Amino acid sequence: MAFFQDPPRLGNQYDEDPMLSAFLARSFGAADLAAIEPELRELGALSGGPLHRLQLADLTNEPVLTQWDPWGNRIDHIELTPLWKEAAKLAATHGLVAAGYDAPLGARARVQQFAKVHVLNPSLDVYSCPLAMTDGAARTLLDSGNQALVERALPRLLARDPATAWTSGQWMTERTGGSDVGLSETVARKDADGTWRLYGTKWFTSATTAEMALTLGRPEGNADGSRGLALFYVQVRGADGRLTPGIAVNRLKDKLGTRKVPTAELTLDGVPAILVGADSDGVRAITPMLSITRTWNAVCSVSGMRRALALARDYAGRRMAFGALLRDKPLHADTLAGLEAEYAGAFLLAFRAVTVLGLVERGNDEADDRLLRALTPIAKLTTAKQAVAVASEAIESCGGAGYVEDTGLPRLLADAQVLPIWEGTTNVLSLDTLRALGKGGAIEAVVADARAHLAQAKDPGLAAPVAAARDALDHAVAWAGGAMGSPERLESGARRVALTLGRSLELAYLSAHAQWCLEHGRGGYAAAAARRFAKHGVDLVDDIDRDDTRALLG
Ligand code: MFK
Repeated sequence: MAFFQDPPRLGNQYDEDPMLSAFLARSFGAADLAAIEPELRELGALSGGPLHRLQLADLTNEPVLTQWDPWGNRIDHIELTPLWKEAAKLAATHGLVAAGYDAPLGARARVQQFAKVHVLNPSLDVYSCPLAMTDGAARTLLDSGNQALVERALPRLLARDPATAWTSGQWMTERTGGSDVGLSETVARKDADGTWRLYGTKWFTSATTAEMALTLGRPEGNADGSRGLALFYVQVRGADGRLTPGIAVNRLKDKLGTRKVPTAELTLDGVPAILVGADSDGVRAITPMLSITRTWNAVCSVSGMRRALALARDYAGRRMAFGALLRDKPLHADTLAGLEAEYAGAFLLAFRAVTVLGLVERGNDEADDRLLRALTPIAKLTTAKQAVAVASEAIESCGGAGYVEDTGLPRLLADAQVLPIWEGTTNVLSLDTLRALGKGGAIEAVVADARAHLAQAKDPGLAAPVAAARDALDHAVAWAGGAMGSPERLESGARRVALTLGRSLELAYLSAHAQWCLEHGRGGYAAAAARRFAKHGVDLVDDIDRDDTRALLG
């Protein structure tokens, strides 16, 4: 009988995750975990079952833009995929945004919210994109103090009823680029009646089906650069779902991945807009949005890694080669174990950022503020790079099947590749990390957090990872301090410093978590991950000869 390979399958994505339940038990305690666990288990079954099957069945379907109706009216209708329509309902009813703002769990509301996101996200075809921006818009409006806009939008952004829930866009990127936002060309003009109107082109507006958006425009007469921009609220759609006049969808982007996300180019031609706060300093005003979406990015990076590993591990238990299952082959097992260690470290960095976000939102501890300001870019940039590396190895571990589109496996890599790009590239975020560390007390807050975690890891089996994390952290801090007087040296080494901080923090959090797991009967997975992670290289800081850089670039 001819041979047919069994495809990889998924079980309950909550129960099968080797990190999540132990982390939640540590964060919440047994009683509170028991209260939130049934919903996570329900989401885990959905994520590994019907949603994943729908994802595979709907692999080639993509959003479609129809610009004109049969009678010549401009409609710019975007038809979403069936899974995206289902995702919108699930996101609202399970409060994937709203749960972060729930009062009863206090600062831990963010942990519960992102635990749900972590379990469900890999089966939502990147519906995390509009959710991240919706969460960011809610935070930005709350921080702005604009009560009228808070009352208008917050009940919708945090709605648990799909019939009333809104999502929000974040329109920052123009043809001038997505990094140096201060170059934006959109002009804001005020009518005689005081209504602001926006004129310009938005070059990369993800999830264009949102009901509202936060965007930047330059009030006429304002200075060039980011200080001259102002933050505006745009009502993108009316109650009938139609686009507000003054917005035209020029086309959808043809992207490497995130193909279900209807990312568009827009022309704004006099669309009405509401000033959120001051008529300048818009980049500063939108930074709460950046911080929240970067946190989502970190969590979605680790949830993507989990999905890639779940499929690769299952496949290794079904695929025979050279007389044995792949999982019983020493080299294959060694490769997958290395990926698990990277996942474990990344998970704890992302969820440390989530935990501190919750503390900062509910409390007023200045040390937490400073820690969060540095932790957010570090977590985003470090986990995004790991997500791409893990996705690449995971599809390679499935051999040729991993490269064939209709297995669904290549999508893991194509969708991961956006994570180091959007919401700030690795280099932009490395510079942001340096900026954050340059503010008084931030370096001390990061070092104190790492040391406090390392001090918990007392088991002799954790001595090597503890030493590796401590040495790498000390080296990064000393190098950055020594390079302060030389802007070119500091900037050229910024990525190595930021990634070293990210990897040191991952190992510090992993060592502390491993100790807790050993003491609470949670097995040796985390301790093994810490030991293995330490061997992958933590300290990337080095002085690269800048003459070599010039010679290499000609
Ligand atoms: C799964 C997740 C899915 C997420 C989906 C979202 C899809 C959306 C797609 C996109 O929109 S992608 C485009 C995203 N673009 C970016 O993320 C922007 C990347 N560029 C940067 O982050 C630059 O660093 C930045 C634009 C902020 C630099 O601009 P400037 O004009 O040089 O800003 P400057 O002067 O450094 O900072 C202005 C103010 O903001 C300063 O405050 P002060 O006025 O009080 O001094 C800064 O301290 C503050 N600031 C800047 N970055 C900050 C910040 N504050 C807090 N956090 C930050 N990260």
